[in-house]
Amino acid sequence: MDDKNNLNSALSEKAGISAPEIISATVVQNIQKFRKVQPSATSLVKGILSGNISDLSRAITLVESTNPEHLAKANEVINACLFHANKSVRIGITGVPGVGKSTFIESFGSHLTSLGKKVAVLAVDPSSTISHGSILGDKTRMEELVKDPNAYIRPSASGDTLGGVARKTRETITLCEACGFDTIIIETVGVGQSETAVHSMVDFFLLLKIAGAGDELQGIKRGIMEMADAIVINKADGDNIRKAKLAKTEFNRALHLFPAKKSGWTATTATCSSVTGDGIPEVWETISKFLQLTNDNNYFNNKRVEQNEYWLLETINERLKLNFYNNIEIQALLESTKKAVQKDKISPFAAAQILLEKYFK
Ligand SMILES: Nc1nc2c(ncn2[C@@H]2O[C@H](COP(=O)(O)OP(=O)(O)OP(=O)(O)O)[C@@H](O)[C@H]2O)c(=O)[nH]1
Ligand SMILES: [Mg+2]
Repeated sequence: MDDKNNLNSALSEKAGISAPEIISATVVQNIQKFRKVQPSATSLVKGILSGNISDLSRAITLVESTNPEHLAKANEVINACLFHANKSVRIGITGVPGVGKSTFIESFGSHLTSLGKKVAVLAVDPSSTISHGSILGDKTRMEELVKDPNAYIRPSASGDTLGGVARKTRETITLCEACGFDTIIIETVGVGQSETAVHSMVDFFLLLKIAGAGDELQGIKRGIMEMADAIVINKADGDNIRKAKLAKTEFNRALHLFPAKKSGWTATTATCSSVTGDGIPEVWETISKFLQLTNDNNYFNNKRVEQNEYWLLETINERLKLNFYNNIEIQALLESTKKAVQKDKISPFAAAQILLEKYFK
């Protein structure tokens, strides 16, 4: 049709601009095709087992997805990787915000890669789901490690619940191990329940502390100290060295009050500086001694078996809970039931019973 005749029609279109000839149509098509192709589970497994980091990252993204199709594929990949995992040491690191966990991991991780180890750094940080804050911070704190070809850093997965975040990290460990990483470091913030979750997925648990103003033992959750295989006082540099040594003595005294560990290992105390590197090699020496002892007395393997059982039950609990609260019928009933309980019209136990019966019907 002639453009001039058509000018007044509401349906008229202005002539578009055609793509410059320099852009080849085949290239465009190829790029579009490439974007759409998702690697199969088999090709991901093959890539991971041959140490391909892009495939590792892709598989972790599947683990972190909420899409049921992705999860099914993730499970397939994890199952295939499982047999190749387990030949590693998993180290948990906790401590209050600002104690220097990320800086410590940068220094400690670099020491490990200098010993020829392949290090994966993961995080369990439920708060990052909201703030996404620590991700950027960590990448800048771990400047050296980020560039190190023998290190892989993956920020905390996001999720609605700690259980969900922890499960994803736990599965990520398997993938990293299958990809050839022999030392897995898991950082977590020393607040809330995340330490317990991390403790149940690692072999060695390290509590990072800093020297305070003489009140070292205040404000420390007893449970966390009891879980620790080592307490390391960080920032032992400059004027702080003397205070750090004093804190070490105090923690040592406090640790003696705890009952003996099932592992046969006595928790140790040490000082280090993540900035100068003083005391960092010694932390690895301590962990090596722990590994020697727990391999000899078989605690290492027994604990991993126990942890597998724990994660089986934990995952079932998590899924059941999610399923229950996502159930539309339950959601509709829950609000009115809450009100009834608030007004003492029904006891919480009887109300729970009714909801559960409804759900399981
Ligand atoms: N002097 C000194 N400063 C340190 C040392 N380790 C860490 N810092 C400093 O302490 C601050 C906090 O360090 P981070 O490594 O971010 O601490 P973090 O525990 O990872 O903190 P969150 O991720 O917020 O929980 C930074 O300014 C570091 O430079 C150390 O050994 N000596
Ligand atoms: Mg940090």
